[in-house]
Amino acid sequence: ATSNDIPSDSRTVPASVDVVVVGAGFSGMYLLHRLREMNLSAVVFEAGTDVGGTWYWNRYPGARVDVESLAYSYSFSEELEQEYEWQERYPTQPEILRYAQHVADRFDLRRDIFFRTRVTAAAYDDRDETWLVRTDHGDAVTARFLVMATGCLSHSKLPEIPGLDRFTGATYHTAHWPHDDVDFTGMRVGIIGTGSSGVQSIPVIAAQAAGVTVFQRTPAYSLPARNRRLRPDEIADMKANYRAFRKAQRESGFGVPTAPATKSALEVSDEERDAAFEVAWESGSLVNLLTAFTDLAVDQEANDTAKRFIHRKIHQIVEDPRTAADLCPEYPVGTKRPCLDTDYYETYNRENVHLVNLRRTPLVEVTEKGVRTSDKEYAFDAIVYATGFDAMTGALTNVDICGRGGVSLKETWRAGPRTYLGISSAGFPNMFMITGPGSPSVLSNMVVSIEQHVDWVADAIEYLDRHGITTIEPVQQAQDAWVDHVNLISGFTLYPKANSWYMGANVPGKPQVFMPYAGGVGEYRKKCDEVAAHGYEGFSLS
Ligand code: N01
Repeated sequence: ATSNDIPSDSRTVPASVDVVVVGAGFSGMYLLHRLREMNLSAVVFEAGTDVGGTWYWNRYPGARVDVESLAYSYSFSEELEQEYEWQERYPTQPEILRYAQHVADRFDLRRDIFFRTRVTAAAYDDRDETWLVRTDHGDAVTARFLVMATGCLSHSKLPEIPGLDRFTGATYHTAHWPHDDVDFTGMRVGIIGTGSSGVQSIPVIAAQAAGVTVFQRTPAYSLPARNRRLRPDEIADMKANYRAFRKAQRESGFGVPTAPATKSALEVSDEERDAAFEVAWESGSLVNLLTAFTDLAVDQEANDTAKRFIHRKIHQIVEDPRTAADLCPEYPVGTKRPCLDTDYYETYNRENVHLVNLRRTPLVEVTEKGVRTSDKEYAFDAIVYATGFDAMTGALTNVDICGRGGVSLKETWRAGPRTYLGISSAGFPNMFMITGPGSPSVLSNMVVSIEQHVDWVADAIEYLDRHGITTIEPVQQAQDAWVDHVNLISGFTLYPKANSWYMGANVPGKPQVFMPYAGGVGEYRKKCDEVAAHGYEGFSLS
């Protein structure tokens, strides 16, 4: 039985625990497992009806991961690694959700997870040195530690235009897709947004619907995923070599082992450069493209060579030259999250698919019938919003979190998030974030970064308990220095040149700062380990 079967009024939430964990995605699940191993009491609150986080919510057609399954999986249990059978190179959302459910069953996680429960507020009591956590069920739990395992891409956003509730047809957001299959057969569908969710869902919806109109504000760079079923021999190889592979993942830049580039894109001939990009394009791996040369992330001229290569590919695939031109992005490759697709550009050759370039004719409003741009009204039976998230901070600042002296996290971060190591924030003692802003998080294979943070946080709690220490909180100067360091590193890159969700630029009014740490997961892990080895340097312990 899962907790879903238990009526919500019969549940017994403990009044007090060692740790409250918010979210039962990959982070919250593994953290609960670690805390239990340490004999600590913990509860997890989860808004969904089951585990899985991102893979629970994002059920849109075509949803897949863009990191290979054998790498996008937990490493904490060798038995789990050996027994689990992945089917595809880039598994579908249902396959990844099944994996999360398998982990929940195997480690008996559900008995400490309260589903259908959203944490609304958390307040730190200076005197008792505890957090009081409140939920939308009226629960009030005190805890020594609060861990926000709320995910980087979990607070979704809609387009900021009037009339959203006026439309009389069906509406969907990719991040809140219904649990039952949606059948678009015979329908005219409008899809707003061309990030990873749009790029993955557009070809699948277009194959079913009578007509699809795609509303694009910014085009995406997308590579063909070259997805396929995994071969038994490659699975066996990985299982035989998992320990070495996991070590290489942890020491890598993106949480995915790659041979480091040795040459600048500008020092080779056009033929050699194109051949290298072609290998990356054929490989179906984003990391292979981004690491094909040493300077793609830092040098505009070098990056332009990758841009021209992808533009050429788009023009080769898409038959209508004007549509092809509209699909070509201008910002540097990699500075917004690139996509992995199956037949994305090819889909624009279908007769039932039409691209609207919102740069020419911006969205004005949603009407009863459909969508109006500055140019005309489009009538639809269904609208799909693939409009993304208030990324990295949205899930944190939308909980009413008050730290020392009743100071609110939202207020404290008004000019942008400030953290020490992306793990905790000054003024919020005994509160940790898993893959928070200021850590590599979204620039990496999330599972690698999640495990690293969960282990670091669990080890920190163990250290405090062993030494009779009751509070841990970043020292202001250490946090300021870390924020400066994160900014310094992103300043060396081209990242700040794009209006991306990494920068907060997709949410009107959100302060624009590059939020993740761009120095790579290997370097970052070393820094975190050093901090711990030096008695949690930069934290005040009391
Ligand atoms: O969201 P997005 P997503 N009017 O923000 C447009 C991960 N992910 O859900 O770019 C008109 O990328 C917006 O336009 P613009 C991955 O990290 C991974 O697609 O802001 N348009 C953009 O085109 C990814 O990056 C996988 O100008 C508006 C789109 O909507 C992240 O999640 C799959 C608008 C939103 O794109 C988010 O992806 C899915 C407006 N008012 C997601 N507001 C894989 O693993 C927004 N848009 C493969």
